[in-house]
Amino acid sequence: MKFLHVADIHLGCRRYNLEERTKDFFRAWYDVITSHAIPNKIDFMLIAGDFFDRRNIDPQAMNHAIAGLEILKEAGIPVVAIEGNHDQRDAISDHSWMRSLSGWGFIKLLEPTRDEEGHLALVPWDEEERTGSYIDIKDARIIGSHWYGASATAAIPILADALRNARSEGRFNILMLHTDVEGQTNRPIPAVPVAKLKELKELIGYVALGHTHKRFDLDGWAFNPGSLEPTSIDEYKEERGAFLVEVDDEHNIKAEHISEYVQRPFQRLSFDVSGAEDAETVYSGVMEMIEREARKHDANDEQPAPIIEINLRGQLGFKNSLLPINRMRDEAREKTNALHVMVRNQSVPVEYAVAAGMDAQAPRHERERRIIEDLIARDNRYKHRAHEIAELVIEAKRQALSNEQPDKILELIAQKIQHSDAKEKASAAATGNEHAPTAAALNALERNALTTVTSDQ
Ligand SMILES: [Mn+2]
Repeated sequence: MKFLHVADIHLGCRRYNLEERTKDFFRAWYDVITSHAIPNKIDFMLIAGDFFDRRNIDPQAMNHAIAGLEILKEAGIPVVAIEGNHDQRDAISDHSWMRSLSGWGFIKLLEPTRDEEGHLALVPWDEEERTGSYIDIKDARIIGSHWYGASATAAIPILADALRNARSEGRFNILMLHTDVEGQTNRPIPAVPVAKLKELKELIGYVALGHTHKRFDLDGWAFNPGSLEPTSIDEYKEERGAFLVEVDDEHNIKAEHISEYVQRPFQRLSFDVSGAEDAETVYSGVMEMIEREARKHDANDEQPAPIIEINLRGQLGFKNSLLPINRMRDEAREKTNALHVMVRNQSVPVEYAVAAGMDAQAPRHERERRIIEDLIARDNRYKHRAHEIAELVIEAKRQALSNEQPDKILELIAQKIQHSDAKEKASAAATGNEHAPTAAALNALERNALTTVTSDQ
């Protein structure tokens, strides 16, 4: 007996506002069917939850589902599924797309039910009604369960009781379960402890898990194949795919993990902005990194074009609005032919203490000068002449307060800046620094400083 176990196909998943990305989920699903399910002549296929990315799918997602299911149907391969947390039926409705697919004969959706006293009950599949909780195919009895969320741990003993009646002594019992398992999740959520899950070991021969988007197995008994595609870039490094499982007459399991199908390549690059003088330095640094490390896509390549994420990390010594995020993204895309490039600024502004260590008894004018100077020094572009510019700001403020003509104040600022600029240029030429700030940029800085000082009067 041979079957293919998949989970978390997430058809209809939308990311980055990219049509191509939504199609990736379809391509993976379709390729797993045509490259593995059909050639391996499997007896049935298991989908352990999250076939769809959401309960209310769009028509395209349904087309994607049917395109694959039709091939399986024509090949006479039954598809057995359970709901996951993403495509779970609405509590107030009896209808769901998963139930419709089951009703139309494309899948067999296994659902536990309740007896007259309200207890969990597992009932056999009714081919006429196209409902039921377990089904026999070949040598297997396949039993479905619900998504129990945070109450999964409490649900296990109840499920175990129901399984005692529903399981078949002579058959190979398979339980389909969509759940988090302790030790396999990075999120701080309640998950089923491994020991708790193992209480089912005497009852079940193979647990077909779903939910966690990475491959793992417990003792060669409970298997989680991982999502076919990552639904978030945080999952891109995880191993994922499908399990091709063979069970012999003695009920020995041989599970082979399959990941050879079309998958979108991802790459995550990181650039440290700490110590960068200005936006241009960051820009050229990022571009050098792209040249050196980024995965470049060739149009003749059989592999799909990658999605690249560039993370800016470290401490930023200037305003983050100066970072040319869009320019870096567009250039990186051009250089690599990536499907998509994301630039995320995760750097933090450098924290300079203002007037740190200043004597609290210092006179007001001294404290004022120190504060202005420290604020100016936060900006890498001006920190070498913070003292000089602070003087200018204070003088401009003094003139403003004594009702000097605005033109005169501007004249003073222009004069001082020209003087200061000329000095800066001369020293830049001497040191080879080509990124001397412009008079216009300085002007803007002074205007800001002036507002800061005068507004709290
Ligand atoms: Mn999922």
